[in-house]
Amino acid sequence: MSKKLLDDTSKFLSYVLRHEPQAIGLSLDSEGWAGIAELIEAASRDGRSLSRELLEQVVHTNEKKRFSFSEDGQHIRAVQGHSNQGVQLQLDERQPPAVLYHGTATRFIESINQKGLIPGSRHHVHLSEQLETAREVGQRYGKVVILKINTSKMLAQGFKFYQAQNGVWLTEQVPAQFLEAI
Ligand code: HQG
Repeated sequence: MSKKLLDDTSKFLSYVLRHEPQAIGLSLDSEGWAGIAELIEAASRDGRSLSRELLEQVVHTNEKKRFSFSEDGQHIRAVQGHSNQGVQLQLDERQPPAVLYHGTATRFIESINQKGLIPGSRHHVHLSEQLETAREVGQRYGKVVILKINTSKMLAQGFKFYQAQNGVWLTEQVPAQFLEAI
C-alpha cells in the first residue's frame, strides 16, 4: 500500500469523521463513531474505494494516531479534532502536567492576547506536552510562536482538562492571563 494512498485516506477520514460526514451521506453517533460497513458503502457511492484492510493500515500507521476502532471492531472514529455539531465526546477529566504548550502563528497573537485561546471551529483548544509538537502545529499557519500554558493556575481556578486517546490535551479555552510566549 503506497504512502500516498494512506495519506489521502487519512485526509478523507479526517474530513468525514471530524467535520462533514453528511458530505457523503454518513452519520456519526454522539461519540463520533461511524459503522465501518456504512463508511465503506458511503465512500463507494462517493467514488472512493475503501476496504477494511486499508482502514486498518491507516489506523495503525497514522503518525498522530488520529483514528481508532471500537472494541467490537465494527466502528471507527477520529479521537479528537472534531468540529461536527452532532458529536460530543464524553471525555474523562484528567490532571495535566504543570505546563502545556500551544503552537500558533505570529499573526494570531494580537487577537490571542485579547481573547485568549479559543477553539475556533473545533470543539476544544488543543495543547501538547512537547514543545516540539507545538512548534510543528504552529508552523502550519505561518511564523511560529510557542505559548506556555500555566495549567496549575488554571486548575486552581476550576478550569478542566481532558486528554484524547492519542495524548493531545484538550480544554474549552485558555484566557490570556495563563499564557506566556516563549
Ligand atoms: C488559533 C492538528 C486568533 C490557534 C494539530 C490556531 C493539532 C486564535 C488556530 C490540531 C485564537 C486554530 C489542532 C484567537 C486560537 N485569535 N487565533 N483568540 N485562539 N487561535 O487547526 O491547535 O493534523 O483548529 O492558535 O496537530 O492549530 O489535524 O487548531 O492556530 O493537534 O490531526 O486558531 O490539528 O492535528 O487552528 O491544531 P486549528 P490547532 P491534525
